[in-house]
Amino acid sequence: MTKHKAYVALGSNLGNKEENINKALELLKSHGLEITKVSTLIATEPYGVLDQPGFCNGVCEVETELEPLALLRLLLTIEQQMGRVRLRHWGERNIDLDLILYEDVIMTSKELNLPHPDMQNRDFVLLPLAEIAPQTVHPVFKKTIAQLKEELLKR
Ligand code: PH2
Ligand code: MG
Ligand code: MG
Repeated sequence: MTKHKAYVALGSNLGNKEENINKALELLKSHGLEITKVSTLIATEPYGVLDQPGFCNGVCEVETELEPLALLRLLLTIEQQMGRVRLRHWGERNIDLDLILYEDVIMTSKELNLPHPDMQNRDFVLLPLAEIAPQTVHPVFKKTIAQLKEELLKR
């Protein structure tokens, strides 16, 4: 079976944020995902819903035989395994695992949109992603992650 490369955004803003992200990485490995790169974990200001604690964010690269929906479901399983608490939409949570890129796949469905439809507007995704995958090309915008990051920082 061929392995596919994908990128997962990691976020937490409740409890011990870094520990939560590291725990999620361990659980991903224990479910058989190969984690090939992990960015620096950074402290970020809340985006979208502003009246909530700051986040710890990062991005990891994974290699897997799982197809996109199966990978998404594994991410949700791990969120549940960690007793994910989510108080409101875009609000505080102990762990958030978002599938942001999967090879060059472009898909729109109720369950999963690829690439993540808001990634180009999120510094907490583009900064860590540019660290581990600067030359990866966004399949819709046909621009590298490094370019998208520069454009966002100039806005
Ligand atoms: N996630 C959100 C909403 N806002 N802000 C930051 N800084 N980091 C996040 O991961 C984040 C957010 C919804 O998932
Ligand atoms: Mg999210
Ligand atoms: Mg999410």
